[in-house]
Amino acid sequence: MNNIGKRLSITKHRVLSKSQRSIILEPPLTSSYFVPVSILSSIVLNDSIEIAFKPGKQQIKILPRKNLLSRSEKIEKNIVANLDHLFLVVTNFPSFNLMNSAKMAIRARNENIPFTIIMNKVDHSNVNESFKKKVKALVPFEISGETNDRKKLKIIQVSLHDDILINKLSLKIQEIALTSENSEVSICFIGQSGVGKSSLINKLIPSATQKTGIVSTRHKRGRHTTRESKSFEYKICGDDKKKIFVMDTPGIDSFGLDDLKNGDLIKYFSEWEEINQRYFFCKFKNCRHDDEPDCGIRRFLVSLRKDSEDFQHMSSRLMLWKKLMYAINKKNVENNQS
Ligand SMILES: Nc1nc2c(ncn2[C@@H]2O[C@H](COP(=O)(O)OP(=O)(O)O)[C@@H](O)[C@H]2O)c(=O)[nH]1
Ligand SMILES: [Mg+2]
Ligand SMILES: [Zn+2]
Repeated sequence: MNNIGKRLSITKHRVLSKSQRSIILEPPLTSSYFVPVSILSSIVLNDSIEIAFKPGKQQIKILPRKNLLSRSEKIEKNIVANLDHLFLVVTNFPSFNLMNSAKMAIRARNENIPFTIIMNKVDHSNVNESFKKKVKALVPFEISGETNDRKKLKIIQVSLHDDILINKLSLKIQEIALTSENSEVSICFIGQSGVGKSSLINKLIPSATQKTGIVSTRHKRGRHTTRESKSFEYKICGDDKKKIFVMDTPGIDSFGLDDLKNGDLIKYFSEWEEINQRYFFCKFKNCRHDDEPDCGIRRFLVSLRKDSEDFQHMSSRLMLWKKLMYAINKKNVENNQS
């Protein structure tokens, strides 16, 4: 080693696990290193960090993040950073919460994280057609260009007890990895507790041995068994050059978006703009597509065949949009009053 090497060494690591008190890094540190509490609290799962060892002094730095998924309820809580893809896991046991799931999807959209809905527990009797229709509202309406098959791929039906479906999930992960430009690909599972995130990860990566919980029938909620966020390497790609990291997170029962704004909604409901451009204009510039006269979105809706899947999908998107708008406006009124 030359003189410079002796004086200063810089190593780069990925954060594989993060709890309140500690982090696990990859590659692991060769010497013991104490992360100052002030920095530890700002580190997020899957962060890239750089540690500089200088004689008598060590410095740790969080490298710029390409995206950051967080929830905001009174205070902002960061969940995970630098994602290439997000799996939003939903099921109807515990019961499905459309608003909460939509908030996760909005956050992902706003951070430019592509997401896929993983509909888990399709073996369960609660997972019926009416639930499946509701879930579809999470996926933006594709005006054209995409075939039906592609559209369906944005929702993947899975069951822990069905190897064929598990294999489909595994193929989806491979597809994400192989189509990514990056040599290291990060995929995170999020969703309320009890939907089966940890079980799915254990199934895909048996060495993960994440604790799983029982969903209590009374509350139809999972017990919080996964307290820390963790990342596991998924070795499936024949292509050795690709490294896949799959992440488990604690259940998020209330995603809360205290800072949700109209602008966030507009990005998530990008199909409105497309419909306006291609088919029908709304008379008013800031149309809420609610009860205004000459609304292009409502005209597009009535132009669809009432018994078609497109009509059903568009209606459920419009309904979700209105609910979210209502929630934002209600919050604004409350804020103005206080
Ligand atoms: N019937 C059924 N149960 C499942 C499935 N996946 C997970 N579970 C059960 O759901 C419960 C909660 O799973 P867990 O992985 O802890 O959920 P998490 O909180 O999202 O990590 C466990 O009892 C699992 O056995 C599935 O596909 N079908
Ligand atoms: Mg779990
Ligand atoms: Zn309109």
